[in-house]
Amino acid sequence: MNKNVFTKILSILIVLGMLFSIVPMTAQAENISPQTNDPNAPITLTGKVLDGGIQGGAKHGYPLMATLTFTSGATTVTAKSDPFSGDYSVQLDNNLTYDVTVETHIEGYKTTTAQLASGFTSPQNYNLYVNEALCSAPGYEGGGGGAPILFETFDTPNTPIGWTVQPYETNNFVWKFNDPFMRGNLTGGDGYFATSDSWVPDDDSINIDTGLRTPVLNFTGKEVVSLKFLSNFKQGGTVAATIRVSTDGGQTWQLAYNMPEDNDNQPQPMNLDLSEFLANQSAAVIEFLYTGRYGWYWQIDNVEIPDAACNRVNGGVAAGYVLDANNNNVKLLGAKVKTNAN
Ligand SMILES: [Ca+2]
Repeated sequence: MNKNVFTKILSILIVLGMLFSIVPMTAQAENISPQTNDPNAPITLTGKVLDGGIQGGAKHGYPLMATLTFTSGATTVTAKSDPFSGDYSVQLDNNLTYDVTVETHIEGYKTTTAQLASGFTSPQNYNLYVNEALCSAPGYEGGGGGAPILFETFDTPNTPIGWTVQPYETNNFVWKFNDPFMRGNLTGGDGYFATSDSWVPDDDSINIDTGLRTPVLNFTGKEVVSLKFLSNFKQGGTVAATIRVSTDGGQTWQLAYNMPEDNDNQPQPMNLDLSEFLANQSAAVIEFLYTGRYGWYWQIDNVEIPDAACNRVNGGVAAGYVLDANNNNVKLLGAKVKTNAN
């Protein structure tokens, strides 16, 4: 087929597809379940969803595309905000009180929750704040070039200085650093790594219970604490891999995170926000705890606690259209736009 003819047919197909499938980019509301309350007294609630940046700190303040969910009893109503203006519009009954959640699929933002008490008026604006510990939202960067608080690459086949291995069972199945089963580094990291391996041939009677502890860490003055590491947790048997934290130098512990299993054997880069446990704690310890019987292994490498100051930087979230190159009046849906950042 002649290329020009093909291009024209393709354009016509796209136009026809657009005619049947296009949805307005303006805000829309959708009733998930019918409202059962006074249908004669609804109000049109409008407002904007905006970038709130670092809560109590710097922000860009630009509009954000987000999903707003209003729940009152069994009634749930949703709306989407416009990516260009942040505007949303939704029909609600202001005799009711609604729980509101506002979330965006844009990387690095926390979900905002609020309550809309009965008698509310329009407009209502909502801010979305960046997760400071992750500091991965467009337009924000963490670290500020400062050295990480902790960075461990397990480059020797021995316990790193300041770290400790806890044998909670009286057997030799504890954290090792010399790749005892010669599996190689499956974390995505290089060289040696830390591993606890429960592969015990034909013997499911051996209980494994071992912790790998960081040095005691001082987070005084740190409002946010995040833990990054490379991981490969192949789960089997009764084995569990968890992150525990202590705020008294290792005397008492609480569970912070359960590792998801990774039986596809793919490296799992982890980035956990531990601020709720460890912010401003002066005697913090983090433990990688491996327990259970007759499973596979957990490998970790490149354990990092960045100096997580999160700052506003140039750049940020952008919105625009992708147009048909043959007809600039045609906007294309579902196109993927990539930048150097994402
Ligand atoms: Ca390594």
